[in-house]
Amino acid sequence: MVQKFTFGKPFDTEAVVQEIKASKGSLPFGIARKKDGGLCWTCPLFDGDKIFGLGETMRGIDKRGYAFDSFNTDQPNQTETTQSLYGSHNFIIVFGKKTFGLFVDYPGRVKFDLGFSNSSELCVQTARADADLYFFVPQKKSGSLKEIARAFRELTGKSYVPPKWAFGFCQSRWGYKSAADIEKVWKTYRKLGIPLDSICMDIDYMKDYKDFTVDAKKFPDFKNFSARLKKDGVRLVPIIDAGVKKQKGHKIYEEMLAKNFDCKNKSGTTFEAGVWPGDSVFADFLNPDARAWFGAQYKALLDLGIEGFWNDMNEPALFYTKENLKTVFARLEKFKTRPLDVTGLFEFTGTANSVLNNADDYKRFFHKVSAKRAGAFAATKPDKDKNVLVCHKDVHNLYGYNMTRGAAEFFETQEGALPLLYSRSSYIGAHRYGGVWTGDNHSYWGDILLSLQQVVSLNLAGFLYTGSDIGGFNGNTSRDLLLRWTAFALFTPLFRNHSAFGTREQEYYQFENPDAFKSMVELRYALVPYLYSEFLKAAKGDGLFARALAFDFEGDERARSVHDQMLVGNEIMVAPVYVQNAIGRHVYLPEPMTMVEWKGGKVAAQKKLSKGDHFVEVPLESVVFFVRNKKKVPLAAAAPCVDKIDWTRLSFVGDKSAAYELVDCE
Ligand code: MIG
Repeated sequence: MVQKFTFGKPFDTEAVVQEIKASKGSLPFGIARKKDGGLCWTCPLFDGDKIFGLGETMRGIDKRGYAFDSFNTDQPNQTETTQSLYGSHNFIIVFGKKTFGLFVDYPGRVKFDLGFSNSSELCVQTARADADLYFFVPQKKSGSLKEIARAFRELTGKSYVPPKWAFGFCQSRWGYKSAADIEKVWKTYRKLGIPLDSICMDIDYMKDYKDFTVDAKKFPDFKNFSARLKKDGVRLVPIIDAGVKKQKGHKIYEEMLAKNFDCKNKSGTTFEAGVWPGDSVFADFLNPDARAWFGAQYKALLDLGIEGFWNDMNEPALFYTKENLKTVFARLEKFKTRPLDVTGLFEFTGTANSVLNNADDYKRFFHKVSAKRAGAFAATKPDKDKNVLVCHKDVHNLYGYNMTRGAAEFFETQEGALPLLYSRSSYIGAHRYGGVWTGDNHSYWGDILLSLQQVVSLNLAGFLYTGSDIGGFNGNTSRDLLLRWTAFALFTPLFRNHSAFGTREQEYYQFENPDAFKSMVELRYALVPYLYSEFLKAAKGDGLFARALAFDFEGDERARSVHDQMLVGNEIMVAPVYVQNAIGRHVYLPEPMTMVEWKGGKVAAQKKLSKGDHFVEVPLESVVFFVRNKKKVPLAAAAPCVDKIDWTRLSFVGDKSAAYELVDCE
């Protein structure tokens, strides 16, 4: 099924867990040659071919026709033409005349031209000519999509499983500044009876944005505070940023430098860049000792009762480097004497903007790895311990992955349940250590659809624990948008309402008739046994929790091209409304299904619908979902938090005569 081909001397990304001997001879699909200093693999595309995959990228479920650039990027403007986001997941499935999967295991920039330059050609280009290509050749005539997806996971390892409470609702916002702010969120949710399991703490909880610190002025007696919340079933989930503040006396800053665990400039001095804490330094997560050391720092927060974390800014985002600032200031200087005509004006603003997340800054720093691992990427001769430096730019996409891995590997050494962990940046392999959220989206109607498309593509890349910022991160949300978004997101494992500093407050209680939101969150809690059970089945069996209809209805031409519906576990299909003021939507049913309407906190209607096309009305305060043919879905009674859900008293929707296998961890 899997064939590996090695070109040059690749860097060992540690994405793969299965030892496979490299094949010699010709590739099963397409041809590879050297081009522009890198490897260029091309293959013909035929009419009707589809391309699934690429994990966290923009655009549809079928990605054919556009071009993407795998290069992890802090991207606050996600638009349809955006080619790079926070993660790089270089796995695609070409489905059609010839069906196969391809994983391009390469740690730096990879360009995917999926019929963009030439509609009948697929082209993948790596920055350097050292890469491993894995081809997945299905053995069966039907079910090839699922077969390839499973083989990919067998190659890259089991998906992360979060604690059960992480299937509850999380309220978040960049802007909660103190214990009082958080207490208000907690108390208001409880007062209104809207279920809640966690509250995220964004960067403001830290003392001067210093990782693993809690500002004692804003959070006096934090340990007691977190214990009080937990007693009521609410966990606090702090953010951890990649950049560590440069400050004398800041323990982890000093320790990092003393142990030589910092990323270095070529000359061997410490690499510095500006992020939230101001001048900052960056741990060399590619060095296993540095990674383990950083992971061990999470203990400071575990000791305060924390059981969940989100890793941010780990592409890594760099707001500025002093070196680049110098260049930019010098360039700006000449504008002082130059008339700012239209061209000049835009050059001027463009130059100023090039301070932020400038990709050239990634050329400035280095990681220390074993010469063996580095392959052709070594930028120096081996030292006495057989280590070499590699330039960050060449291995850029592995940084966030290894930050998260460091934490996860540390958690495994600790007693008790594994904490919740998800990350903004990732690469294939990171799915073994944590989940991901899809970053800084907008309060756009189209971002509900984007979220669905990202979730199914991320599942294919192994990331089962995913979700988007409900209501939208950037921009001001509206009540109707938030309702529609929630009605979809309650089916995604990570169920979190999050928004940016300065935007309209979007906790559910900020809007008229919070009961409408309450009803939806209650449905989520009713579904937790089902969602968790289906999640476990997918994680343990290397399957897909959320997926496009094509994966279960490969032979159905209509189903194959549905881009705005998804299957959730083995029993449910969802079809969200993502258009403003729509009274419902067209839904394609690839088989007869039971339509379930949830309203006012209970099942309001169930109706059998035939296979085919339907216009389904979906009132704004209702959730409509579909139970598949000859299947049923368990619903629990509403509970304020996941720990209080009674898994033994379940009712069912769908075909009551069907069987349902409920799976629980241990
Ligand atoms: O530069 O911590 O994606 O969720 O609220 C912005 C502040 C940094 C980006 C994250 C977002 C978070 C925000 N962070």
